[in-house]
Amino acid sequence: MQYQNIVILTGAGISAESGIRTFRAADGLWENHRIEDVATPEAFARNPELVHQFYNQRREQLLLPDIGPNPAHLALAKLEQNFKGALLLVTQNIDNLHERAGSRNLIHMHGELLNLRCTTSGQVFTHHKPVGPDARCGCCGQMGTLRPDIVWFGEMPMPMQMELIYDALESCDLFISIGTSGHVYPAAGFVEVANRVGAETVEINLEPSKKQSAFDRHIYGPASREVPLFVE
Ligand code: BJW
Repeated sequence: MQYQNIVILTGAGISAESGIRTFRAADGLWENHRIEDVATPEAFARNPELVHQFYNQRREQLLLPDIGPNPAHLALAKLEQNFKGALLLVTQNIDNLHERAGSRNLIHMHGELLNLRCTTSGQVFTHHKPVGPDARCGCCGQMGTLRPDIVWFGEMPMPMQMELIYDALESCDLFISIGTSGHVYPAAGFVEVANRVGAETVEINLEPSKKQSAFDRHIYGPASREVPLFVE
């Protein structure tokens, strides 16, 4: 590869062929749930049981033995291992399929499904079991302080992570966006930062995203086929 600094952004589409549902497809997660009921801090304040249930189900699904990384996740991990320059992988996904494929320089900008956070202390715990509003927190011993460690609508992604992401974007010469519809900010704005610094920008998706016109190159097809072809 002729590039020195690569930033890759992934979204739900990269995990679709691993059996994890995307959000905005006809059979997607937002089809059965209203965003306002499950993915906002207000929803959690109003009905923590429902929000916990939503994430419990997804946690349980992620831990099923037949769910695992697909050839797209594996190809990105292999690229990171073989690439001589700097490569940052930024995922909007809360699953752990990139790390299970072997990716290491990875930022989960919307949080992680297998983490809970204490709303009193801010401490983060890895947690695999179902949890409810009556769960007792391991750090403060209180009931009802644990929440999924997820960035919901109206919440700020971690400032330290955002700093790392923008630093990498500002010095990248290749930006690749994979399997994201481009509806959700700030991730949807990354391509503009990459364009501003003169990087080549490539979209790999099943169909044109909302940000299609901002990219130099477009590759449309399933990620498990197109990503290995592009990076190998
Ligand atoms: C395939 C495929 C295959 C299928 N192969 N491809 C600027 C302008 C306007 C609004 C805003 C703005 N800045 C902020 C906002 C508000 C808001 C926002 O963006 N709203 C929009 C809807 C307009 N953003 C926020 O609130 C963010 N916070 C923020 O900006 O903080 C700053 C701030 C806060 C407060 C005060 C002041 C400043 C936070 C956003 C958090 C998003 N969280 C979610 C849910 C939590 C995670 C979870 O439960 O899993 O994250 S929303 C949901 O959307 C999830 C995803 O990560 C995210 C993106 O979805 P993604 O990945 O793109 O999935 P899909 O389903 O949309 O698309 C999949 C694509 O794959 C499709 O295109 C398919 O075609 C394709 N595909 N199969 C290849 N096999």
